Amino acid sequence: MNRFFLNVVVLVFLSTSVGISQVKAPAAFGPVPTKNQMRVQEMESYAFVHFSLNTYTDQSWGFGNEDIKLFNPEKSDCRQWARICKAAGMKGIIITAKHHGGFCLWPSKYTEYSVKNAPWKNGKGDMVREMADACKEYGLKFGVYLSPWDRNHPDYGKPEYITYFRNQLTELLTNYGEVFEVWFDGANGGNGYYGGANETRTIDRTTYYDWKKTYELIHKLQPNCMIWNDGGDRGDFRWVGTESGYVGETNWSLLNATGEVPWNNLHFGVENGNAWVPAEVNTSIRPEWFYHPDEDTKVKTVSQLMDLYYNSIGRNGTLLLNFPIMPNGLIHQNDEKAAIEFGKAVKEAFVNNLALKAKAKGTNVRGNSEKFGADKAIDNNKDSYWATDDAITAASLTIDLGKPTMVNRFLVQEYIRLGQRVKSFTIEAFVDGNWKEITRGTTIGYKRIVRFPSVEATKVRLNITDSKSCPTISNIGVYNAPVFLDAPSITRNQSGDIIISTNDIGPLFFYTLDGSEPTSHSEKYTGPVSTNGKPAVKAIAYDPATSKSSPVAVEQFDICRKDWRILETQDKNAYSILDGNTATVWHQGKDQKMPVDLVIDLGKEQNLSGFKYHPDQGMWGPGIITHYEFYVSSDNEKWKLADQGEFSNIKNNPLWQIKRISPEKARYIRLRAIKNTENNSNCGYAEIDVITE
Ligand code: FUL
Repeated sequence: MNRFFLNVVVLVFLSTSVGISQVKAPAAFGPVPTKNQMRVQEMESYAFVHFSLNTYTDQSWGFGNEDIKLFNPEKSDCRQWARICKAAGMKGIIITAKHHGGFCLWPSKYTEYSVKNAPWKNGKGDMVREMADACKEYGLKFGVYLSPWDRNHPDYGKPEYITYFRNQLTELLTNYGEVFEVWFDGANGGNGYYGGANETRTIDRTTYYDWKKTYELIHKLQPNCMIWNDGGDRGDFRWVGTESGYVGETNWSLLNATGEVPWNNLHFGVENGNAWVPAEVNTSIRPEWFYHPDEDTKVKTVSQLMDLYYNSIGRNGTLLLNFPIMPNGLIHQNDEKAAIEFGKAVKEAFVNNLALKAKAKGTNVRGNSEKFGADKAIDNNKDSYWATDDAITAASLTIDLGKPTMVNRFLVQEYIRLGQRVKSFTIEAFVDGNWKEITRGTTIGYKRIVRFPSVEATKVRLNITDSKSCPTISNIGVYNAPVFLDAPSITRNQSGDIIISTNDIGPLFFYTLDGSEPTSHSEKYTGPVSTNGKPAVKAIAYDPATSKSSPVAVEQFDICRKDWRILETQDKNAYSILDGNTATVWHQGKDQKMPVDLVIDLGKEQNLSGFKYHPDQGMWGPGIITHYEFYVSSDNEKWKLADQGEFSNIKNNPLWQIKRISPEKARYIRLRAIKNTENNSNCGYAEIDVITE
């Protein structure tokens, strides 16, 4: 090489590398996560275990006077808990060291109400220690739940209790190794045993605990520990306003540092909040937190758990999933099975990121620099990211898959170390030579996963349509996740529209209305199907990627409820008992005495031969009717008793109750509640229907 040429090469090389280094990274925009918040966000999912004396009394909350002698989990094995949580993909476990009842799972120096006085291991046991050791063995982080409310302690409500509380916290944060999260529940004050006082004690949750000092203590003892607190001062993560397992689709990891936090802000975050407080979605693998034998059949299915995954981790939250421990000290086999299948399903869904083999192109690249190129979103490196020039707040990134490829999931992550920015986006697929919008969303944050029905695309495009500042995207994943082919649920709303759905989004649905067997050549479901009369609907879920179908779901509907009117109430919410959705409920009767009547005008005379009642399946005060009378009338004046009796076993099995009557012509029906499961007059209804000739 001659000298001149060499100089040119050196010059070009120098100027390019200077060019790269000269393009500055975007400045942080708004609040950003701390190192601790970042670490826990990246853990994504971790577990709770709920275990205490109320495990033995079948309660949700202990009163504080439960007998210590009950605590004897003869098979207890924290290693079993750790093994199951690990298989479920959890990265840590938070144990209820002390729940509201005040019983301590470790031999605290400061109270007699602990394992040290229990028959378990002759008072020599320490469940917190065993949990910490098992976590270590299984490579899991270890955390503690310490209830601020203590219904056993005589001093609860007085300043002395705060010293007791901090002493206990000190024990837990000093003697058990590293603690990744400490969890302070918001339930505070109320009635309790309180050392025998048996009274109600109220506290001012904004001042009583003096959280500031407690936080200082935590930071001193465990500088890497995250604080969760929904009872007082802002913690490092926030509650999402529900224990049902989902956070808002719009989810800003921001709140305001001071002031009350209304429900909306818990659920959706605050777009322009001045503090970084991300969402932690806490829910249980069963309806309740503690073990209750009658919930053995109510463990979430794997498709429900996957739905939970998409509604928490897939919406910029972490997932805190609870496992109740049985009186013998183990996790029930049904929960174990579901948890292990869940772990496998998550792995299978995200094992093959099709974007890693694709080419990425952005409509704008910051300073045209390679350092911020679109390929940085698909380089499997969470520290690099695609960024645009500062002035850009809308931009697109195209993933070229090279050939028609089945896809049904799109995963995207912002480089949140520089703040959460994206306000809205759409996803498009290039199908048969045309761009087609397949879904849209709002915030992204640490991670957003969108699901859509399987589509065969050669390219997929992320369009950021609005952003607070230039977008920074650190990772994109495109997947063709196995879809769950559960038999779909078929419901019909009051207008007569048929709605077909499953827990998953990905399968297509095909249906018939004439009783014939549905196949992938039957009518394709594209949205609610308007019907009248008494249709027999059959439907399948179908996965075009594998050509597999679900079992056939069958639903025979009776007359359309379009013209029905609920009488004797002005409450518009009452119509949720006719909307076909058993998750929406209506209650009445709380302020009166039994009997409580539900009166419905069917719009015109019908040939009745029965009725159906679906109770509220909720956990708290569902007001399930157990004994009833059923009346019919043609004029809403003269009523005839058509049936009476009980809904047997309805408490343990709160499903559709179907009652036949001798045929009656009538326009009005009256369901009279005589008794409920709570021995009060609260009557809850999820759905009401009739059977006609
Ligand atoms: C709730 C508590 O009252 C429950 O018992 C449970 O511990 C749950 C995680 O938090 O609010």
